[in-house]
Amino acid sequence: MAIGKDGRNPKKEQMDSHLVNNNMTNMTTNQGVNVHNNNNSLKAGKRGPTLLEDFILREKIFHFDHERIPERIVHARGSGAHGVFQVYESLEKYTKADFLQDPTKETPVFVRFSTVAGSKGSTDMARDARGFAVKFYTDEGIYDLVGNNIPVFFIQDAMNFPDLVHAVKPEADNEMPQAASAHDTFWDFVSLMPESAHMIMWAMSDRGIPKSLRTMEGFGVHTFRLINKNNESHFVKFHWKPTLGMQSVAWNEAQKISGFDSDYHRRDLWENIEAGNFPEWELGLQIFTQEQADNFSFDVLDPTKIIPEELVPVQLVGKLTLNRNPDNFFAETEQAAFHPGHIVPGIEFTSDPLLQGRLFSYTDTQLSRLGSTNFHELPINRSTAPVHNNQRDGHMRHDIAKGKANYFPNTLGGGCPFHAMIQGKGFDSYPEETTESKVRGRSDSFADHFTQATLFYNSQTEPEKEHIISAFSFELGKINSVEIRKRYLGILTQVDQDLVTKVAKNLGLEVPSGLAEETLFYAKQNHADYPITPKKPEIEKSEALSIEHKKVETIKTRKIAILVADGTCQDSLDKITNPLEEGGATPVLIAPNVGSITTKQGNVLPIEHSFLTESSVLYDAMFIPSGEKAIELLNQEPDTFQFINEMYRHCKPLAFGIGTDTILDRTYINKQEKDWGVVIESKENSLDMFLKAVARHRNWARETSRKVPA
Ligand code: HDD
Repeated sequence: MAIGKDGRNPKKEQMDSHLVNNNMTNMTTNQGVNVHNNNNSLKAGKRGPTLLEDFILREKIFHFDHERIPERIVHARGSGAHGVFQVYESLEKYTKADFLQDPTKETPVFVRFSTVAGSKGSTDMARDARGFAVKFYTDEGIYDLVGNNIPVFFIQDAMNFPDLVHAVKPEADNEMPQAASAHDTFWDFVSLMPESAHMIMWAMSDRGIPKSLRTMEGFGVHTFRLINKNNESHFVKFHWKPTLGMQSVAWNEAQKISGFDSDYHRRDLWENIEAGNFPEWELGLQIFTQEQADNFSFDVLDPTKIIPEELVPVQLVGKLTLNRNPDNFFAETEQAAFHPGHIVPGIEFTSDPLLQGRLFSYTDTQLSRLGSTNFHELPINRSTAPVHNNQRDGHMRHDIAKGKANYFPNTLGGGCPFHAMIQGKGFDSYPEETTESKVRGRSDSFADHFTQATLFYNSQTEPEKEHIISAFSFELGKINSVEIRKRYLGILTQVDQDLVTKVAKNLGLEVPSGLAEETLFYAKQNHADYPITPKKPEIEKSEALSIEHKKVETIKTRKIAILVADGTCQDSLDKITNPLEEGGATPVLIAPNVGSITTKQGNVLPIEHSFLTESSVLYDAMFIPSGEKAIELLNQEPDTFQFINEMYRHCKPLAFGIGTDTILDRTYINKQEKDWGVVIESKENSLDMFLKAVARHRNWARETSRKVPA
């Protein structure tokens, strides 16, 4: 059933059987009746009233009126793609999950990425966590790994989820702001919920503004269990590591991208898959025992905690490749229904109270979204493993169940469908012991809210720390209530002294002495002795938490703007664009207007992009080739300087061909300053320097050494 050696993909075949192709067909009604005039309604005379009997008009308008379904209550804005997953070596030592056994087997997958807070049409570039939901169509049924690009969560118990979401969504009275956490209700809530401090650090870091969906990590967040054939359990944390490494953008850039292309992430994913640059992630596992878990300074059931990679290394066990765009956004991406409760034998839950609450929420929400308990029959959600049971009927049932016996046990249906256990197969829950009394409360092992927030901050490079300080200053600066600002500074006093001092300064406030009374009041409702003395952490710093430390230097799939005009020198252009293309980057010509340019050598080059349609924020680097006339023309364009200065401000690589000094001298760039990201063509090795700079990408030092307006 998984993708065979013959290349057959059972999920694709299943979906293809639902494809509708209108090529060379007549138009019909939904009842299959041919329509000969789709422009005019049926009237009593050409200027007379429309007739109610016009079933063609009625059907068309009726269907249109109901085209929309409710958007997801969270993660409404999303983009999806099909692909495959393949394990490197059998994981039978840890799990009996069939799709993790055979390295020659490819399992079809569908992945949906999302922002959390914004509506369906909101910008991709909001500061937010990103959803990373993977549906594996395994031979043993559907397995969904419904994670985020941040390995921890805001809250510890599902009981708080509706409150968290109400607080972060646009405010209740005026429905503002859209897709943004920088408003009073969000910071009011998190300032009273110190357990959110760790996740807030991640969200305020560069992880909250990924460059693309292809360059972010993914995490299953909770601790899960792997169960092997002997019914032995190991704990596991799931990771997705992008093979291109992590990349993010600058906040000023993110805000501008939202204006220039609010579909920035969606477009990037789509275009790269169309171009054959298939996004890839390696599946990483942190596998550990009960004994290890018992000895950590934190509780592995607490979803606000990571397990530092220094304590349990991440083993890379397989690869996910996205290689096909959906045929239809609504049918596939919008109707995809994920659920952390969709598991297969060999993978199980733990008692993480956030996970336990999720197990109810996801099937339930599909009812209001997709309208029927039969959502599993939609092509994108259908299992490729056969489905047989006595669940019947309901809205929009597609399957036609044969026979009389729709109950179990039965003899009239020959006892079918059988219990899979009789055949030694089937899902059997791991017999975890539960002996404690019922209690509506929280374990004190969940009460250390700040040690890992501090660990995260300590693990960042200096520029990354500066970005966090700016993000807090922006978000808290946008809210109206000074009380809430002060209360949040109280939380930051527990994370890092330098951080709180700098944020307080930016807000024009004093650093408070500690947590605010209101914060303590609510925290004490969960932990009477709050704040507790935390256990000594195992480590003070973890390089894996910093994007800069873990970045992969590559020019693959980078987009380079080449500023050209009539008279651009073809040789100078080719000298840069050819090696860029050979390295897997995409050079894009941008001129004062679209149409074409004629190079110095007389070649006519088509131009699809102009300063009017493009912006520097949509590119990773830029180059201006030589050519006297072109330089003169570009010098007359104010947008040339906006483009260069903005590129420079966002710390990206810039290269200048011979003779471009008249342009360079009018920018904020100082030619005398040492900057590996500014390459002026003069030396033999200029090309190599530029390629290297594109691979290294951001020279964040500019943010402190040479601040420029743009
Ligand atoms: Fe959730 C959607 C990830 C906590 C309730 N969640 C949703 C999606 C992702 C996550 C990626 C989008 C799936 C898609 O693309 O369709 N959610 C998480 C993670 C969490 C988390 C990583 C914490 C570790 N979620 C969480 C809690 C609850 C929910 C605690 C409720 C108790 N989540 C939902 C939901 C959604 C959802 C309301 C909205 C749409 C959907 O389920 O299908 O049920």
